[in-house]
Amino acid sequence: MKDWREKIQNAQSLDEIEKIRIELFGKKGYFAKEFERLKSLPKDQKPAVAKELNSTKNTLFHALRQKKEELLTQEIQQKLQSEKIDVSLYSASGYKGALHPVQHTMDKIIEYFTALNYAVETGPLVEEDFYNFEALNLPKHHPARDMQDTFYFQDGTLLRTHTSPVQIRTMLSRKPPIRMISPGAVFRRDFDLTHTPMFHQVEGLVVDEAGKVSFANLKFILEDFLKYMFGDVKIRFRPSFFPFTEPSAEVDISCIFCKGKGCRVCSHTGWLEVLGCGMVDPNVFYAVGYKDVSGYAFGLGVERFAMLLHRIGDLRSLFEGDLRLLEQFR
Ligand code: 2NM
Repeated sequence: MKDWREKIQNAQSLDEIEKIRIELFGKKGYFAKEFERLKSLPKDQKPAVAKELNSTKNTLFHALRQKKEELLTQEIQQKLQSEKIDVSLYSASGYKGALHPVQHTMDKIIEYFTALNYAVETGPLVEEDFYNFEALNLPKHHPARDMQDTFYFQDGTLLRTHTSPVQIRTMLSRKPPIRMISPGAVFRRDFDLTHTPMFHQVEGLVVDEAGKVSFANLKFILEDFLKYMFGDVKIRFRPSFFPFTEPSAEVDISCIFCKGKGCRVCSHTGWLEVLGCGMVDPNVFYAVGYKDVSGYAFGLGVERFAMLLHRIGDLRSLFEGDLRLLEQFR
């Protein structure tokens, strides 16, 4: 018994413990033999020897279990020590990711407007006719609603063709003053050199009491924004038309490639079109139940901004997922 205890105490490994366990408690082990021997003892000696044997068995069983736990803890501690990872260690082989230029551009646009307290709003990609068209002064037979331009589902819902439905939803759920942008993906049935069926927009909307928001305010903000995005460029507003704004304008910057001298990118005009904007049409306010307000709105395509900012010549390279593009933006 004392020998066994020492043997258990001196065990150095879990393997050794397992060996001892078999030696003691195995089918042909020490206790199996001792209990076998018990059978041949005289009847009157049996109870005392059996009692002694059971008590020893118990003691050794617990000693073994305790030692096993001890060694197990020791082993885990050793493992933790030897496998310790220095997370601050420099790795020469580590692969570094990069933001996609479209995401990077979107972030920069959002950064400008959130600094001016514009809220960032989002909405569903699958929209209803009312939010995507009707409320935006795009009546039933307007060409923009054509099957040619819009992805329709069988139940009459559609993939939003712009983020303007987010403005409608925001106006329906809140009272003026409103100052917001809506960044996100939009969808149009268009696929050629300069169009993809999915692209990204950021649109903006500011609404306050009638007379408090002017075209001059809109012009100031967009000029400031475009200088923030493109640096020292000239900016011009051209009259245009959108169903949801009146008056409407398109905004050009002087060509960042030729500094306005005329080149292939700007079709030798010296100007690049980058934005659409205008004063929100009264019909839009009527559709959302706003009275005695005025507001401006604007919209831009993020891919176009990304291409200009990063000098990317081919729109498709933004959608191919070729890592050689991203590697240039690490
Ligand atoms: C543009 C150009 C002009 C626009 C209008 C609205 C709304 F919902 F407030 F009426 N949201 N966005 C807007 C106006 C968008 O994108 C070229």
